[in-house]
Amino acid sequence: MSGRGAVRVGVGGPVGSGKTQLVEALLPLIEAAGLRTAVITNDLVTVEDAERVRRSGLIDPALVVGVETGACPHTAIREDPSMNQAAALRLEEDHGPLDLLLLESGGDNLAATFSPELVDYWIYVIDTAAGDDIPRKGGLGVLQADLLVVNKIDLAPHVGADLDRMRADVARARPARPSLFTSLRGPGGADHVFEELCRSALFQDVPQA
Ligand SMILES: Nc1nc2c(ncn2[C@@H]2O[C@H](COP(=O)(O)OP(=O)(O)O)[C@@H](O)[C@H]2O)c(=O)[nH]1
Ligand SMILES: [Mg+2]
Repeated sequence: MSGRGAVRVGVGGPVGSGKTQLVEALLPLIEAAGLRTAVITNDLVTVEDAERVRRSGLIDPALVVGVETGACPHTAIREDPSMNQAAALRLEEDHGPLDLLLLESGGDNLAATFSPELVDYWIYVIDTAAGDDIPRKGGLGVLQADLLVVNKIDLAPHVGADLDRMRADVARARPARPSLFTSLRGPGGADHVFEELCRSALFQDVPQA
């Protein structure tokens, strides 16, 4: 997929797992690294996530686009990604050159995947509060994403999630693929995700701040 500009990174996962939080936590790291990025969000019938990111002050609001996907956000990122592709092209034409494009999927079930036509790399975000049996149950995101993020580890003790068991289940489900356990609301919560992104998707060393 080289030669078409920005590296496209998909961020998928169930509603509430921390996808927008991850995008917001990555933006300052991307900027500090001197990289230019834009954000596309996929909501059902609103552009709420896009508005949230625009208002965050973390990125030029013109570089954030919300795609209204109707009832099926996973269709828009998997079977018919044309709306997202058009949004990506428009962003690159109007604001390019960009190094990176972050595409957040809307509320998805555990089987949602990104089309390889749409993204170069995809991150799947789950969280401890949604149940510590999710990694064991598998699902395409858990099994196939380029990077699995298990978020909200700060909540694990409060919701009775067994992190050791989750780590063991993740290792079993993804023997050859990376995974990271995060607390994205805390300081530095996305540092390791950014490092992995640089290594795997951007093919460059992590710039030292
Ligand atoms: N305690 C805790 N809350 C988090 C964490 N990450 C996200 N949240 C909260 O979880 C909620 C859902 O996050 P959001 O990013 O909107 O989820 P999305 O639907 O996947 O985009 C928000 O209230 C976040 O502040 C975390 O690591 N720890
Ligand atoms: Mg969101």
